[in-house]
Amino acid sequence: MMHMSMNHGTPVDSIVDNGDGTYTCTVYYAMASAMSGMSMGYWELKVMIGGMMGEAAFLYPSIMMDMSGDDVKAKLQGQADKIAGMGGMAMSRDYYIYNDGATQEMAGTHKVDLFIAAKESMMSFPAVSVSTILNEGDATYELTVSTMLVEVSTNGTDWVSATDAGGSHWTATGLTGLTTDEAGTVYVRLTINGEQKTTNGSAPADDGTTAYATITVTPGAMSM
Ligand SMILES: [Cu+2]
Repeated sequence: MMHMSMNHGTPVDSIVDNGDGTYTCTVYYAMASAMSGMSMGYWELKVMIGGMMGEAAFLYPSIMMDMSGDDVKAKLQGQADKIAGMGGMAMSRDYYIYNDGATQEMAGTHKVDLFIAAKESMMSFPAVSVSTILNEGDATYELTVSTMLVEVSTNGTDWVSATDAGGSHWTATGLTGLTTDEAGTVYVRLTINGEQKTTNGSAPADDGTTAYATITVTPGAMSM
């Protein structure tokens, strides 16, 4: 949870029990602790053992802004797909598409890795994949994800369907148009249950420009 003017949570990857008393979990931060030297608030990571009546440890990591020039994430919004907003008004559901890195492939093409989470409320941003139930039990806003299509492009015209790599991780392979060690633009479209998510929560614009998120990535060299 981030403590700030309005407290909020953030997406997390699935937690892996390493079997030796340690656990591994990636936190996909919604924001940095400080921006341009000004404190935005502070992050609290709570580790619990033995349930609610057990013990808890609190960590307060200071999260730096990403200075690489690449985008950490991009956002798309649902159209009819909504959640409860302020004062009970319906608002578009946000989907966060995190940049998990781009890498050169054997053939000289590139692959892009993404992690995708959805907003249920200010405190809940679960990872999303097929069979995820969002806002479970909420009579108005429950959404079962029965189909999910993630498409990636480097020119906004030619699209590659990303592969579900499990746990809300998606990989688009064979991308042309990116250069290793140079910043490039990747476009991402997201369609859930047949509804395309857009930059403004309205129906996609005729020219298609509101139908994709834009992420700046700098591909790394092929890993050996
Ligand atoms: Cu915050």
